[in-house]
Amino acid sequence: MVTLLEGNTPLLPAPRLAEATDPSLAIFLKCEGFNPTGSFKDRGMTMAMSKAVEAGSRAVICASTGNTSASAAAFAARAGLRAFVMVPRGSVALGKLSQAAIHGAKVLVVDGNFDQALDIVRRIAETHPVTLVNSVNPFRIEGQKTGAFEVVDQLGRAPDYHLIPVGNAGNITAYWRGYREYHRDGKMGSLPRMVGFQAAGAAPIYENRVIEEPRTVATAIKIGNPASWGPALEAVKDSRGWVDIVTDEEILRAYRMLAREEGIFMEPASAATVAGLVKIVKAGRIEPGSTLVLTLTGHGLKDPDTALESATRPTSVPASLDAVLAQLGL
Ligand code: AN7
Repeated sequence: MVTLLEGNTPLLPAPRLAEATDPSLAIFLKCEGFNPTGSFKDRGMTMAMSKAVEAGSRAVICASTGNTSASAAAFAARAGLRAFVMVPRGSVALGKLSQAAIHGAKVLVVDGNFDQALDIVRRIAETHPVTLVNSVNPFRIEGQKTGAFEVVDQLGRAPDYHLIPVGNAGNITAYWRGYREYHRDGKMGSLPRMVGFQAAGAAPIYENRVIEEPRTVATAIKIGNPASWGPALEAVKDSRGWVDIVTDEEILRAYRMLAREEGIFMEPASAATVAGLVKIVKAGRIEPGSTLVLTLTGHGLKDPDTALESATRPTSVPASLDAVLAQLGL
């Protein structure tokens, strides 16, 4: 097994978020940014990489908005495999790119978007001796479903609603599979309603059409033609959930709010889930007294540029006591 001891992430209560939305709600954050490479991708990557090694593979390949490439690069290093990653130019957060690079992956920055890059790597993997580790690799979903197992173990029950960002739609597919399997095995009495959130400028499932040029500040979910489109639709339909959208403005507001009021720094794609919570509670779509789990998919340190652009700029001061005191206003 190729592992970095991923998983077992905290399920953190979010009382301030409940206060700000509906105090009758019990809100929990599944903090996937605390995985070894800083995102939920590690759950699937341990499986995909272990199976690649088992099959005698020597190299892996993926297209990525950043987190998959960071995780693939780290697990490939751990396994002693080569990693080739393709990322869209200008749309990958700095932290993710630096991870792929330092772990020794061959990083190709493509003049195009994620969907085009995924198409290219799929074709390469069909004809060349290299294992595709995007979530079209079924072992990825098998690993990622453990997120749902953990939520139920930690809560002692299933939540009433599970809120999750949707990009390539692998994770919502994986959580729903995990919940169904745990339910079938008698580990929980009820199933949650799955609610997925896309960025308004990158909402193919919500709009029911391929988005040729997706746009959003949440670069992780800047995807116009998700690979797991069908299974994601099944997840929301079977669970009596739905797919919704949030604007970049709503995403950034939620991003700052969670950092300042709950002490949790997550990346913008994860904040889409919090923005979505605010939206659907306000719209009266959540039954009062419900228990909700929100998957926070990636750590805020992945994207330091967006953090600095979204917060008050640091202030420069001379190294003098008076100058510092003048700034503090104590
Ligand atoms: C932080 O890394 O698609 O719907 O190539 O990094 O399962 O795709 C990342 C996706 C949410 C969406 N939050 O999950 C990639 C990639 C974060 C992410 C998603 C991603 P999926």
